[in-house]
Amino acid sequence: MSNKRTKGVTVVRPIVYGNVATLLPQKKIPDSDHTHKWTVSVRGLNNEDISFFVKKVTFKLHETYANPQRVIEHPPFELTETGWGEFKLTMKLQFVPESGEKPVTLYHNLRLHPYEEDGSISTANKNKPVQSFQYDELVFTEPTEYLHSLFLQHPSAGLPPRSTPTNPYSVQAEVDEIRKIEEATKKVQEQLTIYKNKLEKTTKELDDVKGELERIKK
Ligand code: SLL
Repeated sequence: MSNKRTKGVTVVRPIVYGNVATLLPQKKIPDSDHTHKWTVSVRGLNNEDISFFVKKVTFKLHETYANPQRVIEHPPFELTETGWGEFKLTMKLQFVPESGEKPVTLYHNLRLHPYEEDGSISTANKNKPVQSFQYDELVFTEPTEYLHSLFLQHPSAGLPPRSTPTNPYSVQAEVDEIRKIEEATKKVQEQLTIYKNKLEKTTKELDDVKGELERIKK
């Protein structure tokens, strides 16, 4: 199998990444200010295997952690820790060396607290596990023949038509999301038109007053 690129071929692989977090029972860790236990992970959609093309994942934690670079070389590509605060972490995906692909870095805001819609921390739900996950797609443009044949040997089911309780990501969810964005864009456009008209009217009024003032001065 060669390192030649497959002209005109694009392979898309769905992934899901993010974290779960639970509140630690108080005094669980003596002499520690840690309040939460969390697990951050990168997986295939519906737990499809990604280890045939992902060689390792490096999670880079906040510098308050000892050895903040954590390398996970086997699936599941996940890391469990305890801590007291939220921070932005990076996950560097390195692909099997024969693939000739450069690493890909993903960003995730580690979430420990349940938030209300207005951004305040919800006290009512504070004992419930918190989840914060994101769907994304890795796109391989003109992969090597080697990588292409790996993908052919491990087909992905792709996005299912509809969401289920265990998998919120689907073609339907994508369509709904696009519609929401379109509706929001339309609303913003409408507001913009209203404000533009108001501005025009006020500018005209201002000009009238200025004209009046000039007349009185003369
Ligand atoms: C904050 N900007 O101030 C954030 C930083 C860092 C969280 C949060 C360390 C645990 C340990 C830990 O939880 N760091 O020391 O082992 O909220």
